[in-house]
Amino acid sequence: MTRPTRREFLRRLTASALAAPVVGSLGSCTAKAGQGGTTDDDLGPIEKDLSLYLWSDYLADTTVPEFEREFGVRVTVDTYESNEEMAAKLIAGASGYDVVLPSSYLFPLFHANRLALPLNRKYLGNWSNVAPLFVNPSWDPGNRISVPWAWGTTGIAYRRDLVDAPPTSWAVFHDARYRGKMTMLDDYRDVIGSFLKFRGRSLNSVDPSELEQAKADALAAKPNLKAYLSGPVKSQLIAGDVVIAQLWNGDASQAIAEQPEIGFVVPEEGSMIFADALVVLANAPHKRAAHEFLNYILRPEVAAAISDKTGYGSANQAAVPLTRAKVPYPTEADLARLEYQTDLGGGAELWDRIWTEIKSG
Ligand code: SPD
Repeated sequence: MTRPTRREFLRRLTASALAAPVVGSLGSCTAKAGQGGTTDDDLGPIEKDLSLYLWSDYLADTTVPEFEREFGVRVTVDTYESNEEMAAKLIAGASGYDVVLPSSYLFPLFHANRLALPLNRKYLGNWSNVAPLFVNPSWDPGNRISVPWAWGTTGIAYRRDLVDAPPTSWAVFHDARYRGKMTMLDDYRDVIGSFLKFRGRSLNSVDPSELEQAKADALAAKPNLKAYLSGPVKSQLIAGDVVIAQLWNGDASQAIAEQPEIGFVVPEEGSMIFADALVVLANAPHKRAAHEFLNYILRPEVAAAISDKTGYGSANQAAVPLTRAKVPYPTEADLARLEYQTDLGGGAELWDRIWTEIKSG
């Protein structure tokens, strides 16, 4: 299978998003989606295998082994470092995966490309544990195709013992004092989005002049960066080879668990909040096992173990009292400083061009 280039992927994405209608009405139990069946199909006996394709570092050590033992299912886990990496693989025709974990802004793409199977609630008896904040969200009205997993923010992780003062602004990436010891995420939504925020803009802007400014800010930061690096930056922060890193809060917490001198801050200009949710693919070979896995994740003790290990806020309300960290749900004041990433629509090509120019500049 030939993988499309990123540009080709985005071109196809835009074209298909324009051509394909969004998957049917939300209350319906019988709407067809892609190659999937109906939401009230009997899924038959549980299969012997399950294939998960998830963000890296997003599971507790016990999550998969205990599911395998209890349900007699062999689970394989493949991981990705960005939404775009996962989506490109699916759109290029990857088959064999049952469950993926996109962020909310990817849902229009999932709808337009009919990638998701409408969920059969008959198999999701633990559904009532979901926190109200994640019931009927705008990205998946009626929670028709997804089970919310976790939420988090993008901010700045730093080594308290190796910087002069805690960073407070995205401007820190322009500070030449830390040249060669800083990283930003290898994620175009987070990098360009943070420089839009730096200038007081929406992190979903598709305004060409605002994006030109964000590009200029990103290019000004680039000589100071060691790399664009996502989850794998944790080991470099722990070792002290990187002292300032744009990072997601949960991954920062994982690093803090190993190196208490690491701090994490959400910059004063504001930042992104994200929600990631489990989706069963329309062409999943193991639909019943996939539903059983989603229902297992909805158990409070399973969700609590994931939140404790990964440092992300759980979307499972019943899990929160069981967690050690008790990551509180965002308040109104928090939300005023945070913004959800949303689908860029026709602006995706411009963002992609700018990201290519930043990376090659
Ligand atoms: N290690 C898990 C990271 C999860 C990040 N998800 C969302 C990123 C949105 N930009």
